[in-house]
Amino acid sequence: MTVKSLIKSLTLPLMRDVNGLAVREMVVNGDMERDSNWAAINEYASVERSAVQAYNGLYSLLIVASFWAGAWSDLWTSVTGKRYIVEAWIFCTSGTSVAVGIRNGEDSAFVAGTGEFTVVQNAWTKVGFEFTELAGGSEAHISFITPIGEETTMYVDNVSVKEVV
Ligand SMILES: [Ca+2]
Repeated sequence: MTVKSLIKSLTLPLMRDVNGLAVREMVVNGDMERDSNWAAINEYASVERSAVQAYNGLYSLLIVASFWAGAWSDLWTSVTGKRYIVEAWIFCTSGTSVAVGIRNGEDSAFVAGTGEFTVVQNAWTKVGFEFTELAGGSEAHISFITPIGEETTMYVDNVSVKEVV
């Protein structure tokens, strides 16, 4: 575990979700209101904070990608055996499908539930799934990727991965 990820995991606030579960948010700047914490996966994607669309607040993350590319979050530290609840909102102006992927903490595999989600064009679509971490570690992250062969322009907002504590 790096010092940065250790500090981050110690300072993430505890909260209660709508069902009264005690949870800890793992994604930093998931509401995209700050111009930080998200990066392009490779040269086939451009990623920037945008005020053109916002599910909440003033900004979302604009991802333009053409070949199995997209954006990924900062890393967080996951714990083997813990349950995680994933939610995000996506607004596609081109493309109709987005792969939402979470790498396990060892960065050795995608977690169960990772996959392609069909989205409605020009409207906010909620995507989400839950998983149990099988290989905890400090390399966990979420990514939003365009499927191979489809050029996609998407806005992403309110990205959340809650650890049930
Ligand atoms: Ca926002």
